[in-house]
Amino acid sequence: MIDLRSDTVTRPTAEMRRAMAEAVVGDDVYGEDPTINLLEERAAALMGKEAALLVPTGTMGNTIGIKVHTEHGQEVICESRAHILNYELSMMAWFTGCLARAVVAETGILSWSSIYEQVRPLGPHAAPTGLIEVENTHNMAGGTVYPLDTLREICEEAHKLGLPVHMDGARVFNAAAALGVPVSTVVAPVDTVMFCLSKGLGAPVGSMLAGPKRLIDKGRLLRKRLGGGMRQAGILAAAGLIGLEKMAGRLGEDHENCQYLARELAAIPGVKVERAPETNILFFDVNGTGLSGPEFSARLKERGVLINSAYGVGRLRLLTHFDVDRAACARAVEAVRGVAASGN
Ligand code: TLP
Repeated sequence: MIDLRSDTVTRPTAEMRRAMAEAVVGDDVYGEDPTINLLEERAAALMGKEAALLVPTGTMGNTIGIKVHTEHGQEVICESRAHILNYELSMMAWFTGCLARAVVAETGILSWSSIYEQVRPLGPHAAPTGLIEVENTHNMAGGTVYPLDTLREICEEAHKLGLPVHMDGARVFNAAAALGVPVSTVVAPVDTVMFCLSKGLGAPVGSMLAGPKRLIDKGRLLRKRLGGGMRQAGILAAAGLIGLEKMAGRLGEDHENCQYLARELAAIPGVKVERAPETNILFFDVNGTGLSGPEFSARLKERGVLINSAYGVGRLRLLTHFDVDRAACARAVEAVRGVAASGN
């Protein structure tokens, strides 16, 4: 099977499995797991932040990231297709007691002017804004990347109003690769950033929340409260360390494969590519083939290719990653061509 459903499907490399088997571990709730401590130090250094915290998932990292900045009854400004709003089972509302104030941006990339219109001061009717959230890369807009200037302006203006900024940087290393800058440059203006080890970086489990020490210390208690105190999880951190050292540097290859797929799919009758990919995510529309999205997806599966379809009528999403090389991408193109022809 050629699995293009997500970069979450990546399996740990042989090197990761070896490192996991050999990892030195301890009880992390006592702060005694040397491999986790090392991962947290490395992650903080890479992000250029004071401290970092290993959490089991991106969802938990975002939840804690939002909670450390906010109080119940505040609003969090985010883009309308943000993961925190649409794909985290209302975790933000449930745990942090905050309401999402969604701003529509076609490319998923917010501007300060669009955010500013939605900032609310405390008053007799409105809930005050507590936080701005940005998603970089933006998943549901097709892996789009915040230009550095746009992000800097958002953060500078938000800070002038006393508002913090949290980045859902599940794929922030993809953003850095696309911009050709160190990841610390991308995240420099935001207060906290969550990034995933378990997507393009290939680790089996884990995400990191990085930011000021005072907030990360608070986050450590919230992680325990959420049931995320993981004991000898150094075996997971060992894979994460290799993800940071070895995998972040190769993401450009995934981006090139995604551009290749976009070019090839765009030439198939009935298939419409939504936008040229900046990173490793591509949305395409199959309405012109006479097949529904789920039908298209099911027929692809019969041909050995997995691509998800649950993102709007006739809309499919694929992600490239290190388990799918160029030859496999070429086979996926042939499968899409075959299915598209079977519909007309
Ligand atoms: N994204 C998954 C699905 O949940 C949609 C995927 O296949 O893309 N932020 C962003 C931007 C994400 O894309 C994801 C996962 C998360 C947060 C949550 O990470 P996990 O799954 O580790 O909780």
